Amino acid sequence: MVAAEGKSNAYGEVKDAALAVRGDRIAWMGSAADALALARTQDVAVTDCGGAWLLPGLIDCHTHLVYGGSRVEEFEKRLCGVSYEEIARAGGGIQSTVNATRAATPEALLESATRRAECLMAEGVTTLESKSGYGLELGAERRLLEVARELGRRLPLSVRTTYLGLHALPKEAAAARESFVSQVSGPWLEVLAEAGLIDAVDAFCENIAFSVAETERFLHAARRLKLPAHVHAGQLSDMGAAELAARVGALSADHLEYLSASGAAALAAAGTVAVLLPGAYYMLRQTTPPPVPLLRQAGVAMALATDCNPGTSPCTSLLLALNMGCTLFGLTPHEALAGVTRHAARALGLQAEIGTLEIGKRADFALYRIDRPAELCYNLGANPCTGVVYGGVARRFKS
Ligand code: DI6
Ligand code: FE
Repeated sequence: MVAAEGKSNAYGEVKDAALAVRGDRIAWMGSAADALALARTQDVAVTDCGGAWLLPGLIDCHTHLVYGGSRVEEFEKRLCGVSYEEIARAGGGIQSTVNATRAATPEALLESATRRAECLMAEGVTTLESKSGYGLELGAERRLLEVARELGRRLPLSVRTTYLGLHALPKEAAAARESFVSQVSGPWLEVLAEAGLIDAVDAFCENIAFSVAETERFLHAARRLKLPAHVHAGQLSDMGAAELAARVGALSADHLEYLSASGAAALAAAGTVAVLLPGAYYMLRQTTPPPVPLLRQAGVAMALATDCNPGTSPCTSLLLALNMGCTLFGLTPHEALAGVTRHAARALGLQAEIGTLEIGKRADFALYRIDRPAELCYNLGANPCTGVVYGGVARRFKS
């Protein structure tokens, strides 16, 4: 069975279907019987998927995959009642990962990021986005982006890099905020873009991080270089970051626990995707979920991602994010699955290339031994993925 989006039934499934691949592209889709008849007259290799569900390769459109160290001690503190904001204001939090990341070798960063990527890939992820943001100085940010690029070269995985220039104010810049934002938005951005290391930019627009004005300055600088933007918006408070994301035409606004009706309307009008990150919500034990009914009503496309990062979402399972999107945020399984396929592709600006099964798109598939798609959202901890095809090449296959 092939689950192709866009057909009349809820999940767009096509029973007893077949797909043909030429090079790294989907070349043909039709019935299994027609495919077998064709195969008898032409020299093509045939693979029997054994009745598995075939979905577009999953897309994790928001991760901070490359970093050094661990934040398990902070986790223990938080369980004893210290808040995320208190830890951040006391110089822990992101800053502690920055220290560990700056001290790590590129080899160590690549090794730990590879382990995390492999967990995601084992579940059927074929594309992920990887943000910098734990270097916060030019050399260390460059290293994170280079490691992310290297990950994409070494693994059967498409990696999109994002320069998260404004993540936190590093301790050495505590008294020089303005000049830090100037450097990030000026020479650092230009050097990293010139080196071909950046597919998009991002900023943490939040009361413990950067203001709307600072974020806007950075995003405008990126726009002059024709780089698309993501914005960490409304995770802990509503500062109008969603409106800003819409104003600058960002690809996505991410988190959105705190979002007004006018923010949702602005996202819808701009076509900006809302990326929901239930792993962070869960780990921070937040109690205000993103206003999914509002987003739905406004017609905002919703994506779902792991937000894999050491502080707020040490999550390397996109299937778990699917479950949390449903149980914690009230998404339907259908919405959740669209959130890790077609809407995640849009959040990365890759909707012409991946995210659905259509002729001409890249042949990235994941196969699952399940009876119906909602099982991918229902199971906690099981991994029913039996195969992954990336760019037309079967990477792992159990028939
Ligand atoms: N929001 C998050 O949840 C992560 N970054 C961000 O901007 C957390 C980063 C961390 O705590 O290390
Ligand atoms: Fe994040």
